Amino acid sequence: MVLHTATSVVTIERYIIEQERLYPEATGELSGILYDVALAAKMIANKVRSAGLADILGATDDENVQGEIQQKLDVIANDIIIKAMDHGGRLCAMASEEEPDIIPIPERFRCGKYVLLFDPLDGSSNIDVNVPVGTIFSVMRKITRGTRGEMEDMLQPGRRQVAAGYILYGSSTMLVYTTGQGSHGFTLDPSIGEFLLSHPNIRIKDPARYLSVNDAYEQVWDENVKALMRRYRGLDGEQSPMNVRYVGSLVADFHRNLLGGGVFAYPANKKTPKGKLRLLYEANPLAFVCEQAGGAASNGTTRILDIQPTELHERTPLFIGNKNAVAQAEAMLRGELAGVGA
Ligand code: AFP
Repeated sequence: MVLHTATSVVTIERYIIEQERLYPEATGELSGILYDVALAAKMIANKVRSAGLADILGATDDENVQGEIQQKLDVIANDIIIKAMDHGGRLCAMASEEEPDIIPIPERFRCGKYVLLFDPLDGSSNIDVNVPVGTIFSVMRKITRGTRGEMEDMLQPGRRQVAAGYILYGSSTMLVYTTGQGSHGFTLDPSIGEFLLSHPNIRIKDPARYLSVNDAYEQVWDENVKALMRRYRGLDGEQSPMNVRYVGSLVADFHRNLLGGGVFAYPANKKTPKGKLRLLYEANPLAFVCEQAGGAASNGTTRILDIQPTELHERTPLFIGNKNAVAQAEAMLRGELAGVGA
């Protein structure tokens, strides 16, 4: 672990280099990927900031692979990431929440030993109303033998991630990432265009203060989920209530809970039995960051990072945040809380 005092000014580049030195066998390729992600983040932040001024607000006419209307900024962010990452010689393929299939590295560029999976602009239905949105990314090592990346390289359990993180385009732009040596946060200083270390070695605060969940689904939750929510809210008299905060932008909700202590829950329900969130682009990277900050993430029965994905756009229920709160969710799904105070 690299330690810094609160007064040292540390750019993300310097920090990445220092972290790389912790791995004598590192070739610098992973560091290069992280720089490129930070560069793409600055470009997206710039677009998000000027979204109200330029003619880029609102939906396009296309639907993406999830059957959702694509927002223009989604498309722009997707494009920015691909163009920032495809020619560095470090990746052998990419996958995006916005693209149906694997994104190959163009023939004219060299292929590297990593794959990048990303959600270019999460929470995009919030864009038109100026609510924070985010980018989420995950890096895995290639496991197949050929030069080009294949589906098998993408469908690895999240515990094999070598780096993951997110960028929150909020009142300031923040990038939080982990390479398995803690989770670290950087704030973009727009005057110099640099991400500066602002939150070294983030630890999720205990106890969980915030509960982020969309209550509109209560009628389609099963009884165990309802019992869990009553527990979280202190309605069964077993614990003090958590405050409810739900932005509807996963990165924003997750980030608040990471810094302030809390749990984000998107359980399965009768209408969406597999949940809504995507395992590879959302749950896995945030689970890696969360665990590295002392938290936990589960689909209700299994640790998120242990799930073996079977398809690129697989969805998963998600409980992520403080260890205790996530353990309660697992107990609920085992039926141990059923009927409590219901
Ligand atoms: P959009 O990208 O369509 O806005 O979806 C955002 C999201 O994937 C995630 O960021 C939110 O936490 C979650 O969906 C909100 O879903 P509900 O609207 O069903 O609560």
